[in-house]
Parts: sequence; structure tokens; C-alpha cells
Amino acid sequence: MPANLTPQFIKARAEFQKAITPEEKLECLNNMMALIPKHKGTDKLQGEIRRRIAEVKRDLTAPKKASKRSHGYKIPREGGAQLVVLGPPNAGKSQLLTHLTRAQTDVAVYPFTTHKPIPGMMKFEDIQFQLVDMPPITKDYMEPWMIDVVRAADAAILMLDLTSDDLLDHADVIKGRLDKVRIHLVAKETEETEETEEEELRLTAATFLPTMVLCNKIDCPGADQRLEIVREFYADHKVLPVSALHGTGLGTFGREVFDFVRVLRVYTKEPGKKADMEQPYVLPIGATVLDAAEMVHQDFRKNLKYARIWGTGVHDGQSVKRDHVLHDRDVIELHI
Ligand SMILES: Nc1nc2c(ncn2[C@@H]2O[C@H](COP(=O)(O)OP(=O)(O)OP(=O)(O)O)[C@@H](O)[C@H]2O)c(=O)[nH]1
Ligand SMILES: [Mg+2]
Repeated sequence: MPANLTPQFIKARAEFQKAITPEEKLECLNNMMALIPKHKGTDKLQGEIRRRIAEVKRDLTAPKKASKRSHGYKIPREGGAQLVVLGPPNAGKSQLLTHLTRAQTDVAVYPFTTHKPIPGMMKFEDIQFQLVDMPPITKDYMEPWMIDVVRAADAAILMLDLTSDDLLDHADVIKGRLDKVRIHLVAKETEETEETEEEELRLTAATFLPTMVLCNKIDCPGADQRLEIVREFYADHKVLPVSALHGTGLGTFGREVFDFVRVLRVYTKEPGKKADMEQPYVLPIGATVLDAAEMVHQDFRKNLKYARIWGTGVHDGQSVKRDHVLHDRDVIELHI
């Protein structure tokens, strides 16, 4: 049966997936409950939301155990998207951040060097993306706080070590450990289509994190052959060979990330003035004039009448409605 969910509900669900603290989660879940259309086609989904509300409330009232959650990390999202760097020990995750960002993160020949999440900003043209260096994940080791940090990210970079014959096993272990906590590393973003309740239930119950596979140490002997094997097994993923040490393959990495996370840039101008080309707004592909306007100021939700636009598929200065779909590098002038 079709669930007939509104865009508002889908947005609320997306916010829930990014929520970290139990308080935030509860607020988002209550929001989803308020927005879900109440009919037979959403019975199971309503049940799942109620179940999650009860779960979070239990979390909130349970006596705090110092043990597990003593290191809750929340990495405030900055820039166009937040990507967590996951991988086995010594894959070169910290080396990647050292090469691409100014983050101070330790690189060392021995494994288990990184113990906490370390964010760094990577520049791409006039915007930045946030990479988060993480401790390694192995069969026997995964810091419990990593789960929340991974779940809150927009995408993941799964870094594999081309000097290791076990690199596919490493990938399986990492994916398996995350599957268990209902975080699924997937090739690309799930298409938001007209959904059945089952599909929506799946999306609400779990996090699907678009993941690119970065094969590091391409400079080392035997790397090419192992790369071919990874390409075969991860044919549906974006697979990039790089050397984080020498920078090989990283010259175009910003562009790769930009395309992968599916965002666009919009510039604003005021009537009679030049556009502000310094500070683009970054929005997901498919975003409308209204979505951009709301980033400028939330009052536009009520007040926006139309926009004039310069960019793709329009005449310069053409008037468009609130629901006009934007393209990368469009310039808009908002009118109330
Ligand atoms: N040859 C070569 N060595 C690399 C490359 N990238 C990283 N290394 C080396 O691999 C070792 C581990 O690098 P790190 O960046 O510390 O690895 P990590 O994945 O952060 O390791 P953990 O923090 O323990 O999980 C260091 O000695 C790096 O210099 C590369 O592209 N080529
Ligand atoms: Mg490290």
C-alpha cells in the first residue's frame, strides 16, 4: 500500500538520521509522528516510530552508565558535506587528512594510532568539505562512540590498504560491524521515490550511508593487482586508487567528492547589486529556489513571492517560482 508521505515527513526522517543526542532524537521522532499521514498504509511505520520513541525515552531515564558512553563525540558539521574516513589500522586514513586538510592528526608506522575523531576541512574550488579521521575498525575493535559519529555523517570513505592481501576481508569486517548497528555502507544514495510502507520502514529503521572506496598506497608493489580485485568486488561503488603519501590521484579528489555527495552551489544577489560570489550556499541536488531562500532567512518560507535567476536553463534575470529547481552555480535574487 502506498504510504503517501509528504516531503515534510521525509525531511523530518532525514533530520532524525542525523540526530545524535537522545534529546535530539526524541524531538525528531515526535516531529515524524506529528507529520506522518495517519491511515492504514502507515500503520507499521507509526508502530516503528512509537517503538523508537519508547526506546529513546528509556535511554533518557535509564541511570547513566559511565562505561560505554563516557566519550560521546559530536562533530559539528561544517562545509558542504561531512564524510567519515573508515578503514582498517594503518590504511592511511590520517595520512589522507594530513595531505588534504590542515588537521593535526598523527600518522605512524604502527597500527591503532588514531583514538578520537579528528575533523579537517578540504577545499574544493569555492567550498569546503569536512573529512573526519577515525580510529580503525577491526574484528575485535571498534570504539562504541564511532557508531553515532558515522550515523550522523553524510557519506563515508572506506579506505583500503593496497599493500594487504586481506583488504577485502577488512572491508567485510567493517561493513559487517556497521550492519549490526543498522548502518549500511552502500554504493550511492537511495533514490527518494514514491515509497511503499515497507520501503519507508526500511529507511526509518536503518541508515544507508553512501560510501566511496578509496584504495590507498597505489605506489606500493602489488597494488595494481589488488586494485583490480577490489574493482571487481565493488563494481557498483566509486573506487578510487590513490597514494595519500605522495598525493597520487588526489588532485581531482575534491571534484570526486563534490559529484559523489550530490550537492550544488547557489549564489545570492540583492536587487541592483552584484552577486555575492564569495559565499555560496550548498544544497542537495534537486533543491528549489525556496530551499535556498530558507537558508538565507527562514522568513522567506512565508514571504518569498518569486526569484530572478541567472544560470542554467534560464534567460538571464528570468523570473521563476519558488519551486524552480536549481542548478550548480545559479545566482538568485529573492523577492518578497
Ligand atoms: N607507501 C605509502 N605509505 C603510506 C601511504 N599512506 C599512508 N602510508 C603510511 O602508512 C602508515 C600508516 O598511516 P596512517 O595514516 O597513520 O594510517 P591510519 O589508517 O590513520 O592508521 P590508524 O590510525 O592506526 O588506524 C604510515 O607509516 C604512513 O606513512 C601511501 O599512500 N603510500
Ligand atoms: Mg590514524
